[in-house]
Amino acid sequence: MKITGARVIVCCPGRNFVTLKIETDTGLTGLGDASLNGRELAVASYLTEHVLPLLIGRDATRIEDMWQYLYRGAYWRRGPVTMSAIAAVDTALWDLKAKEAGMPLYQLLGGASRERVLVYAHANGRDIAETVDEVHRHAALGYRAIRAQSGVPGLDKVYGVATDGKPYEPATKGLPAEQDWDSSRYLRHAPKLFEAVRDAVGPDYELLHDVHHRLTPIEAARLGKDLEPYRLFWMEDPTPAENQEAFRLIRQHTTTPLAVGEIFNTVWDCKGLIENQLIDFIRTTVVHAGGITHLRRIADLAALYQVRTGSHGATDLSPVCMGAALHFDLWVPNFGIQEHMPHNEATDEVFPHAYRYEAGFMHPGEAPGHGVEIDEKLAAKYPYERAYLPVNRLQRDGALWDW
Ligand code: CS2
Ligand code: MG
Repeated sequence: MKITGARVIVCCPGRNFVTLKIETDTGLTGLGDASLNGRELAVASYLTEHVLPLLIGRDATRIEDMWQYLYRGAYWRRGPVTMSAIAAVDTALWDLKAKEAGMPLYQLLGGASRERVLVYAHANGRDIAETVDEVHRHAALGYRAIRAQSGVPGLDKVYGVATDGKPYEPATKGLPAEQDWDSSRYLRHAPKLFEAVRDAVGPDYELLHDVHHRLTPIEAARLGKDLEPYRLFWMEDPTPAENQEAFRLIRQHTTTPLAVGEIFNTVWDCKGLIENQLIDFIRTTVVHAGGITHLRRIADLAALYQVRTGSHGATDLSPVCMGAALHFDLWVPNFGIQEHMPHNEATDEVFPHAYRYEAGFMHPGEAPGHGVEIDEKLAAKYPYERAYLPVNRLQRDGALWDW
């Protein structure tokens, strides 16, 4: 199966997505997600200017050789832009290989290790009461695992909380929004949130929380201890993870399970965290960690240390990524949980897909490949609109902080 054509499709059905479409001499096409929130055109350009010319005429069935060629052949390794571009090619080639074999991608990976994929929903509110209502609403939708995020008294806008009644979408058009932050206010508030949520839903629901990189290690240790009575499924991104060793301090003080990795792009970002069992879940994704090929390597290393997968699945990862992720999740033996933020209607129309949600679980479907397509005519109706993720500044002195 020879690659005869490849093109990048950028569209914005409510938010920006970058999709790679690869055509072959068999008539089969494959899709890969290359969306990188706030830096979409960097990946589109990396693909269009530096990768696509290399693909034409190559054998689409040689997935591993292509991965090695794009990773080692670039000389400049790693990083979110490079690895999202490689991921898009890799995902499209896996899609093609499964379509050529006439089977759903999970079968090609080794078959199903489970009947369905446990997912978690996002419940957020401006205050504790609103957040508890949202938790109840998502429980009524059938979710068994729910992430809770709320506004913090004294802070204007906080990560994870939707504004003006729309579904939560962190990227905003125009220049980056500036949000304010105060860790002391947050550390006093978060345990109260989970006391109320756990009291409201009882012991049978898995509760999750995303700290979103904002605490120092000792502050994260404090929060982990304070949340222990509420038995969280995980506390995510407790502190910036460039220094993997920082997690040892958190680990020494708390049994609250730790999850990290949505912004990691290769196994090297998490090797120390996994080998030293400093985390419980690895959040790496198909789109940002080099595709199916590399994500399997990360999951296999994690399995040696009883670390489970918990792939990121926010709305800024396209349905192509969600489809591929669900095939991966159905196969991967050390599966933990999959994030599920439903896309808006326009996005679902641009990206018809076989995956489905039912009573707290998802399934990728039985369509050949990853089961996601793109309606290019409809995509063209939603041109790219530059948008940025917010930045954070400390409320007390205006210093730039982690968002
Ligand atoms: C968050 C994301 O879903 C999550 O766990 O960390 O909402 C994240 O803020 C966005 O994906 C960034 O683009
Ligand atoms: Mg997160």
